[in-house]
Amino acid sequence: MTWPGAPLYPEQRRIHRIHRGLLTERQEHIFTWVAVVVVMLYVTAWIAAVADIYRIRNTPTFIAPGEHTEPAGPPATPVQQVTSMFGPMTPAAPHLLSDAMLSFLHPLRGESGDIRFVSALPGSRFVEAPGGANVVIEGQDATPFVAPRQPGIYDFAVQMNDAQKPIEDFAIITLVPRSARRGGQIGRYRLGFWPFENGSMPRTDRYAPPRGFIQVTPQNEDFQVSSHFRMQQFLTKDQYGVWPKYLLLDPMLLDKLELTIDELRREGVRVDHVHIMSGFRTPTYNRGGGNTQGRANLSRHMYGDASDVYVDNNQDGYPDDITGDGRVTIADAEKFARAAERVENAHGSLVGGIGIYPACCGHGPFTHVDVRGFRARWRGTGSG
Ligand SMILES: [Ca+2]
Ligand SMILES: [Ca+2]
Repeated sequence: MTWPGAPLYPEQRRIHRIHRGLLTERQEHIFTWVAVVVVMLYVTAWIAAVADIYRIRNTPTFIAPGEHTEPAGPPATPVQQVTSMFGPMTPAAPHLLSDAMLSFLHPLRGESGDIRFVSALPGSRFVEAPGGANVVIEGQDATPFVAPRQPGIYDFAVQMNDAQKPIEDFAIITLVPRSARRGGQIGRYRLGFWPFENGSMPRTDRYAPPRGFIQVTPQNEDFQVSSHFRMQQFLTKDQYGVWPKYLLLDPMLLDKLELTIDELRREGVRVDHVHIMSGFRTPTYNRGGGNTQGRANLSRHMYGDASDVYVDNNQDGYPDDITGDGRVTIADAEKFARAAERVENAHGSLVGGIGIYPACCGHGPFTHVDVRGFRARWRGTGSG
């Protein structure tokens, strides 16, 4: 807006009026009213902008993949143990962190949105966070997203400026470094040795020896690692009386399994529970006696990114009929494999192995699923 002959700012105008006499009284009145109107318009626009910001902040603008239509998973049981809990007694933060401000955490929940942990070595960073953001674990100093020193499973809150928000259904797991292993064991738990530990080069870094392990105790073994799976399901099936146990579990495997469950449900298959016949296998177990069919020297089971699975809603330890023909046959394993295939087609980062196994040797038909980083398909005959 221009005002011929009249400077824009009242301070300058007064000087002009008094000392130079450029304005008549009438011009001054008009100028004053115009100034009042301009100021009122400015204030109104400013209030509207502030209201807009609050409205946007209170609108959930980010919906993690899979969170919108997915039926809720089984409720967490009271036995789920984590080191610290932010309960309803946590004092209200002076300001709220919006979902959008916490979006840097969303990739950690995977393509499915169902992953509930991230793991890291003690004192190492587990996510790239915006500047000024810190992680707060009860009883510890705030850190720039660094895993606590002691191995364990930790609930946490995110702190930004003077605002703080507890993160629900998601934990940091501090690993036990591989260097804690002595003679192939940590404590009394036997692990053995991984291929390429002698320094030779693996074909891809997914075959590099593990950097650390999740420590599993009777208190934390039921920790919900994703919407449909608990930590203990993936343990090597040996050394039942030895605690703590040690585990490798790749969140990408969980992501692929959760998305496969979504696929089956989309087809109308009821999936309440998926049985993990075999998840992580220590090198010692993988090499071990008995039936070693399918236990390749470079089995992905040793890396915590492979699983032999079937739908087992009635949890009787035997596969359910998911094809609806009233029988449990290899067709049920094939149906699971086709769902996993569609997941790979839609999510290239989760590419890996899909194997189909018939009933044999005291077990029912099952499907092997892994995320080895390249495509592999096979039909097995043995124990996977
Ligand atoms: Ca069953
Ligand atoms: Ca069937």
